Amino acid sequence: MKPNPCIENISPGYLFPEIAKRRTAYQQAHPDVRVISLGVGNTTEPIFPAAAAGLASEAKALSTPDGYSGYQDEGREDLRQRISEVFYGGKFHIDEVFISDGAKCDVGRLQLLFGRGVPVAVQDPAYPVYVDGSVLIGAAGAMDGTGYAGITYLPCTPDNAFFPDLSLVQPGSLLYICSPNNPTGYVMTRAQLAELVAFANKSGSVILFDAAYSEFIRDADLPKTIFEVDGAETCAIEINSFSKPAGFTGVRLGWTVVPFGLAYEGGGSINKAWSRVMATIFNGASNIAQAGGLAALSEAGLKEIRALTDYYLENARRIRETLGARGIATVGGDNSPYIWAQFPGRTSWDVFDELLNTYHIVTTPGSGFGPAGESFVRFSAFGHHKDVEEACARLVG
Ligand code: PL4
Repeated sequence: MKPNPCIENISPGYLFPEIAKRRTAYQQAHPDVRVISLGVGNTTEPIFPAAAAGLASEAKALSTPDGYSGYQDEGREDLRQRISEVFYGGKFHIDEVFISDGAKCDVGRLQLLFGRGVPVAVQDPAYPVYVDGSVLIGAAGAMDGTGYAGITYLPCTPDNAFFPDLSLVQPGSLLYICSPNNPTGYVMTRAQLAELVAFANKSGSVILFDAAYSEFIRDADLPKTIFEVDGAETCAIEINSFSKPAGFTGVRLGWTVVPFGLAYEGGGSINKAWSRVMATIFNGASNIAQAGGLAALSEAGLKEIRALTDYYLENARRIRETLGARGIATVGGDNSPYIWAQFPGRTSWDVFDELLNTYHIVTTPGSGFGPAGESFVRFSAFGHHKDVEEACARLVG
């Protein structure tokens, strides 16, 4: 049996396990040191009561004849309806809202809609699955210099105020956009989203909009969804998740909006195609997770989402303030849980090693998110307050 050539094209090490490996090696060599992780964006705080009660009562109901349920392939209708109401002012029909086991899983599956022939453009730096998933489906080839062949990297750096140069994007592209951005923490303005939407509609491109951090936006002028912009329903798919706002990273629940108005060249419905893909290779999100998600979107649950995201935003503020006091330039951390710190003239891994060896703090090297991430390091605000306080004290001390 020969391997799928796409497997041979993908670089063998995935960023986050590589960081975990280095952390473990360091800890083994220095067993007396308490390492603090501001690396992977993994939630640390317990699930709040309303959402937890939703999970628990469904788990209990499953052991009763009346409460038992089996496959729920397409997702609960009440959950899809509630997502439409809470996040989109009710404008999407439940058949435009697809429940999933998380945003990352949907990003991987969505690429099946367009196959290997589609030109792919990504913000650089970017969450790795956009690029790695494109390699796995064959839309991109092997590493070629600092990036994968066939991917159009769109640098988003301080030089262009983190907004990509759309003239680099080929017509008919699949365009990955993430806002609030992982890793830079930058949030696009309404005018910038309008520019993206106008570009995509004109060039026959589709935007895959990852809004996994939308609940961290506090500035009322910043858009929480691409569907706040007119025209997005004919050029955008939006992915979102309960992972970060509700602490569901381990519970696993997300959703994707594929509007009825989105069509392939020639008019075929992308919504229908997605429905077919999901029915074929996905068997539905856990019914326990869905009950928890519904509870998280109750009035009490929404207050909990606010409190939980506030908690991590306070960490972000402390990290930003501490780095600023040390004269390190940063962006993000005000409407997002990530702080993107620049270390001119140094490599990201060099800074990562210094932070680990000197301050015993794990971060994420910016170069792991793409070539334009070189010389940056990402600090994640997902952590207990006391750990973040200690990390900040070490950094100033
Ligand atoms: C570590 C922009 C984190 N093992 O939990 P999901 O699948 O609903 O959402 C994942 C996700 C989707 N979209 C964006 C994200 O940043 C994430 C999570 N990213 C990070 O530190 O960058 C967790 C990464 C995890 C992984 O590989 O995804």
